[in-house]
Amino acid sequence: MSQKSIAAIHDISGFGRCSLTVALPLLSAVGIKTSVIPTAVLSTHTGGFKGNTFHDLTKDIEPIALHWKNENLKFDAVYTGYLCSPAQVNSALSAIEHIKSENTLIVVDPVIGDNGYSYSGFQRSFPSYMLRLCQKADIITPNLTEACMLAGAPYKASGYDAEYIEMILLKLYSLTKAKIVLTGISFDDKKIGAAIYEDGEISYVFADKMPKSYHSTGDIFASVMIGAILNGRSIKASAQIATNFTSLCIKQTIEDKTDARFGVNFETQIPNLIKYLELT
Ligand code: PXL
Repeated sequence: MSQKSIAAIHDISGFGRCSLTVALPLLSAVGIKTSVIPTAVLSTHTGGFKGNTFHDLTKDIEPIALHWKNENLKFDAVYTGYLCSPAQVNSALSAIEHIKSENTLIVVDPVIGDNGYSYSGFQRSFPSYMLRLCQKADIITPNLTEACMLAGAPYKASGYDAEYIEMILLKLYSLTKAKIVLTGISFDDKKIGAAIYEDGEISYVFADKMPKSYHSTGDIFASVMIGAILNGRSIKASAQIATNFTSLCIKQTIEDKTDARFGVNFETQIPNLIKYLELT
């Protein structure tokens, strides 16, 4: 199997383990040649630190993609994550058009919010722009908050059942026609995982639920899931690996007792990821 390549379109948050500082090491660790289009440079992510710097690179997104197109560079997948404005979503849409070829897998992690709220800085209309990007995707990886915002469905923090999850999956599928990996789904206090909608079928994957939640676990989940897909696993098998790995990283972080804003300790768990993917 020839080495797979991916173009990752995300910001660089200098401190806080999210977006490119998570995607790059995880994808590299599982053997994927990873190229990046940085969308912005921030001192930290926007989840809990005060007064972060923000250098907007919106104007660079399309020219980078055009340069790659002119160089005839090819990618097996394009993976978009946090985009900070409608203009960035539009630039990401153009970039995808420039760099995709016939078999390029488009994966969109529609980063908008968590726990029922938007991340700071997003306007109310932002989900409608993100929906347009999801409509270009083969696979989308929203959490429940994002899925509800995209589908215009009521958000339930807990106490929901499979019928509620399936209603959201069907709504979102009817709007996007994408395969959906809906993250952070939990029907009890022991297990947490993802609901998958693929080819008209719904299935679930779960791992141990940890008593604390941390910033940016969605970036870890999506990066690992794509890494597994590009290593030849099915979407469901990849979602299972991503769920197990994310749970393991959270467990380690709880043991480490670090500040929740600092993200999770995924670095020391990379050997386990390599074992999950049988890459040793
Ligand atoms: O983890 C998603 C993410 C990525 N990048 C930035 C963020 C967030 C979530 O808050 O603020 C800058």
